[in-house]
Amino acid sequence: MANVNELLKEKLNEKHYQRLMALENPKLHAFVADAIELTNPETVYVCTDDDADIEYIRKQAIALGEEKTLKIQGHTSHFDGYKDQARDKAMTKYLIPKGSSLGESLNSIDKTQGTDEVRGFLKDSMVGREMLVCFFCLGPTNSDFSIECAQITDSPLVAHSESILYRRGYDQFKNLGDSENFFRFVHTEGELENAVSKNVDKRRIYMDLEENLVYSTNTQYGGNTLGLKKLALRLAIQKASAEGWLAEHMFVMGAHGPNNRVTYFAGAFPSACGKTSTSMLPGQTIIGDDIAYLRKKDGKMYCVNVEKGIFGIIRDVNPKDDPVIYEALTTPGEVIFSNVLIDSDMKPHWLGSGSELPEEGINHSGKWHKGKKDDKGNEVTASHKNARYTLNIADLCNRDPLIDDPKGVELGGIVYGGRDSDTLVPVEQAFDWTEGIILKGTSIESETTAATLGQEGVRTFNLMSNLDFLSIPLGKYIQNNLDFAEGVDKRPSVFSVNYFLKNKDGNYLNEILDKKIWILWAELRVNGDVEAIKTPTGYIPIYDDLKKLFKNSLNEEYSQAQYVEQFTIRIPENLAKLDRVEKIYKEKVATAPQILFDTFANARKRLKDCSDKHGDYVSPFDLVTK
Ligand code: SPV
Ligand code: MN
Repeated sequence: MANVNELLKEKLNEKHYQRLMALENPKLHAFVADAIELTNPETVYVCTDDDADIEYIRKQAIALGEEKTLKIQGHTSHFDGYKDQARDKAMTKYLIPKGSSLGESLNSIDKTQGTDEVRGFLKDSMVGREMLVCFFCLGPTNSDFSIECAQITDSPLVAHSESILYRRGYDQFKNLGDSENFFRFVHTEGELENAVSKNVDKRRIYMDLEENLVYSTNTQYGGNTLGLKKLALRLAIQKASAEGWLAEHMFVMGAHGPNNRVTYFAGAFPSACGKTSTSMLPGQTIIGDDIAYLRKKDGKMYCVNVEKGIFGIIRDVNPKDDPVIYEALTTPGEVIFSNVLIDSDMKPHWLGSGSELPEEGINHSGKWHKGKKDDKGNEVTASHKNARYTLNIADLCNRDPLIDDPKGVELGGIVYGGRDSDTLVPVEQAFDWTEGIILKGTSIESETTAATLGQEGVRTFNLMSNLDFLSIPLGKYIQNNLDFAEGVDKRPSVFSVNYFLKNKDGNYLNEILDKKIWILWAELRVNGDVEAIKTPTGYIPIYDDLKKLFKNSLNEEYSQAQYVEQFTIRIPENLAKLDRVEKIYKEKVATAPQILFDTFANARKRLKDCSDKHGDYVSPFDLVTK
């Protein structure tokens, strides 16, 4: 590369050059200079933490046609390309130097080959365009959790979305001095056609773990482009592993118990399985809905939301089930809608909104009418199933007061969920931390959804719901989770929840808002307020406690028959699940710790003993209260 300073001086005007130089960080300067030399932009805009810069980005997103203004003030709409609607797992790869390996099943490519390929796509990609150089912070600012990030992109949509989703980071970089310890992201949407990325066959998301650097090309969908979201999660998992903390695909929420008690929970669910709606449960308070960092201090576990906004699935957001989000989506305030249907009145519509859909409009497929088919003969739905909204949590009335606390919140419980139609009961508490991590966390299986490209509804192994984002060997990640409780005086209780259990006729056994009862029961358990029934796989609620919760929290009668159907222990299904998951660890995860197999063996024995006594399907009334 030509001299860094000369290059920056040549490409940046005086104002933006001074802004960059005010951050006295040679690695940052070299990063920006390299990206300029590679992508060859017309101009470079360096964003500070000033509102005026964020306003500039918002305006650019409209001016360049990436966003359109909607009828309600502050609302805009964006479309990703028809084939660019979800995370591309296949084209998301780690750049691995020759001779090294990340272990089983992590998608990787030779570093030299992959770097050449992706830099080839970046070459001259910003000719005639403006490069945006943005600074954000993962986690609260001025905190042990903070990680500074530099994002380079030619997409004002990406910068705008990140300004909603992440805390501002320019001043953080000032404090960082010349440290090399920050994350870097370069993104280009590539050539555009009708304001969407044209060459999705050249979509690549390549990550250099040695350099904490991610390249993303020829894509606009948030999960592939927003550096600080899932790309940073991958970098953070590696950093956390080296430093002794955890980076998780988890919401964080305050569950409100009796006498104004607030107990904080973190919860990991695969994408599109109820994670956001759990963090937004009526009457509770939200810290975050997607990514959490967990650290230990003074014998306690603390966690923070890495983000400050929500990039949530809009499908089924309706006034009954998600009143708080629905309100935010229908009143003035800053919201980006992506891949919804826009009518001629510039009003957004989506599947499951509770209102009737118009017969026509504009959506991710272009001009849309009811019954429209794509070139493969598939029906084009009015809004994409993975259509999303982006908004600030600060704009929600249920935000938790500790959301930006640099200390984080003390963790009372952890919840693991998944889309499971036939095995797990709606809620269950693990016997202890180790059983929780192994039987609840590492054993998650979930039916695939529209959040990733590929077929939906396939039961898939997804340990801790973090499998898509792991950047260290699976066994190491599991061991890190097991070890994390060491030195913690009051270990969080670990729960599994299942919102998707069905009966033999294929009907769901629960209503959408029943999840509130499971979380409130977990809150009572963490605080020792209720007893429970011991099953082979963990502790489940006593009928009378749930009956009370249903009455008091949802004003619903909860019958014994419902309880028995939902909480019957399905022994053959549980054994089959153990077999499936164990097979994966045996065959594919060379690094799996022995304790995992021992814990599976114990659970299997308990299940078999129980079926010898009570048969294959065991009513909770046949089991004893602890
Ligand atoms: C998820 O898919 O888990 C999301 C959205 O939270 S994405 O940004 O695509 O990762
Ligand atoms: Mn997610």
